Amino acid sequence: MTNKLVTLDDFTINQTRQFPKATGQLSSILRDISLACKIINKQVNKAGLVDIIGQFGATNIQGEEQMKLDVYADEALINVLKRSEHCAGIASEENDDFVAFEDEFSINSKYVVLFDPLDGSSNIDVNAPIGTIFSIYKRVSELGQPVTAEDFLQDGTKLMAAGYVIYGSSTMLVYATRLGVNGFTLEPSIGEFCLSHPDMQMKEDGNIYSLNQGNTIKFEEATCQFLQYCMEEHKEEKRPYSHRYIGSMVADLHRTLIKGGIFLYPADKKNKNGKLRLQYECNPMSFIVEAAGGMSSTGTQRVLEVQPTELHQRVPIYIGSKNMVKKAVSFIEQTQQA
Ligand code: FBP
Repeated sequence: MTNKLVTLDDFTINQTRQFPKATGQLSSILRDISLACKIINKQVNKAGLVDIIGQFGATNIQGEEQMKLDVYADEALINVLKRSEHCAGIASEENDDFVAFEDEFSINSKYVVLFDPLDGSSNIDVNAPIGTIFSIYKRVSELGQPVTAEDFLQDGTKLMAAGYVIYGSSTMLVYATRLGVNGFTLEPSIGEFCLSHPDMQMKEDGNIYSLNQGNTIKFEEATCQFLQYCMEEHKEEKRPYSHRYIGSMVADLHRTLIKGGIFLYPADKKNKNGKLRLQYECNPMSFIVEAAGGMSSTGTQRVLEVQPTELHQRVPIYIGSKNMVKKAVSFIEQTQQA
């Protein structure tokens, strides 16, 4: 009895049928993003053999050294989405400003796409899991006109869909809409993402905490207290928790989504807004985790309700199993009341 493979196309076409008014534009953008990620995956898999490892020799608007794979992934996504006819424009973590597509088809399409083309850049050269993060908004500017900054500065509650691709031991695409979160594994022999993790749900509790503990000296009091809480003995509550940190947000969140736990990149004495980008990393990941029943906070508010003011702004993030995030936030509330 062959177990029928459900491809990403089958799945999205099926979902579209649940909405009589749906035009299929959203599914086709997802199809295009998955194509671009297959192109990126091909280079990632043979990174040691082709000239794709190391620095590109330029810095991005965040002041970070761009890696060759950052630039390759960025161009792959832009080229595929430019040809997609259903995408009116993009904003990328690697580009200073958004890009409006002004050909006759794109200028009339309803959606814009934001992406972190290659997340976990510090792990590229050491063969550790890296990823691509994407999110899709319905534009607010007028169809038939070039997109504007407003289309890319919408808060996360307006997201239509978000997802990531992890280039790890296998290559997976995890995709969320308001209907839920589903995971697809790339079947290399047919070159298709196939449904492998249907209807992903997050545990309310976990026993893994994940942050760069090397920053402890810079942490605020509340973070230090939560860290102490995670590391102290408490049999009933299965503490101390285990510490896991891969250093690629996609990989650390993928583990958190599947096993439960909490990932945090808090504000600290040096970086008042933490490190991770609201529009390219925190909003898409928060949309996915919330759709799977988890929680995501800046420490003082729901990440998805933060009103973006700049394309590349950063926010602190506490994300994962609901009860663990609530616990971390409670330490912040206590220190603020003290
Ligand atoms: P980019 O690689 O896209 O710049 O992402 C930032 C990131 O690499 C995240 O993936 C990861 O969670 C974090 O930075 C690691 O930061 P640090 O090295 O300070 O722990």
